[in-house]
Amino acid sequence: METEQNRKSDCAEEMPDHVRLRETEGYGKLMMEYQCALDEVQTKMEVLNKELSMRTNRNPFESIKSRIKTPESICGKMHRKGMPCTLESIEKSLTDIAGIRVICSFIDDIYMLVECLEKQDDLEVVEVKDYIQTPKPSGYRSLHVIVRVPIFLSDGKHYRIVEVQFRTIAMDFWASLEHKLRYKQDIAVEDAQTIADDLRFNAELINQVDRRMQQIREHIDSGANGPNGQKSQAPVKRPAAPQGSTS
Ligand code: 0O2
Repeated sequence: METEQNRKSDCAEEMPDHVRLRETEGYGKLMMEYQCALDEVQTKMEVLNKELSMRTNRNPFESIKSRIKTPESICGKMHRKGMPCTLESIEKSLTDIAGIRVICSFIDDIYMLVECLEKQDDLEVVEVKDYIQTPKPSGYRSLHVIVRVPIFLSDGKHYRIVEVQFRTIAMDFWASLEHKLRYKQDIAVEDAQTIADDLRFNAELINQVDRRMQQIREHIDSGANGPNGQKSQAPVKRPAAPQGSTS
């Protein structure tokens, strides 16, 4: 005879992982702690933006977005890694449950901001993944900084990990479109390689545009800051166009 106990355990087995995770005791508190850590880092970035924009007369970043990863996305990633979707396991193996995306105009602003973040003694930079110097095979470029942040709760100090992704507007444009295209289900296998090659090619084009925009800005800055205010006559160096592009 079916007992209440059996019915409950059958239901738990049928429950998708992300629903089970959301209902796990302690999940809400853990996410609240990640949210607090996220708020701490976002405030730090906004303070830096205010101060540096006064000093340099331009905003080091254009926009900032933050999010807590959804249970669906957490479990999807855990499955891809071949790990169980439990509270202990996600806490140990995911560094991007709390994520911030900082969109800058220029590549050198990214490195300047990371340097400022590294100097802050109330957080610890655990890892820097520089996918600008070494792009992913897909062509993806960004700089990821994993930080460990203290948060002060009624029961004491806790530490949580936050991932800060820094990209230029151009890198963000590429990553957003590539992300959308990657999740299209109906791409024929024979087209997949051509599409991947095309995306990588366009990532390189975008990188050249980023570097060129930076040179133009440096040219303008050197003119504005030249001795007695006179404009520099140095020409902007044109980078070589990637193979297959028209110049
Ligand atoms: P979502 O939906 O954006 O959150 P690893 O060190 O490999 O174990 P992880 O977390 O995979 O750990 O590290 P990685 O590669 O430094 O960062 C992964 C995140 O970077 C992704 O998160 C994406 O946000 C972004 N990313 C990485 N590669 C690509 C890419 O080729 N294209 C795009 N568009 N984004 C990329 P999620 O959780 O995979 O996805």
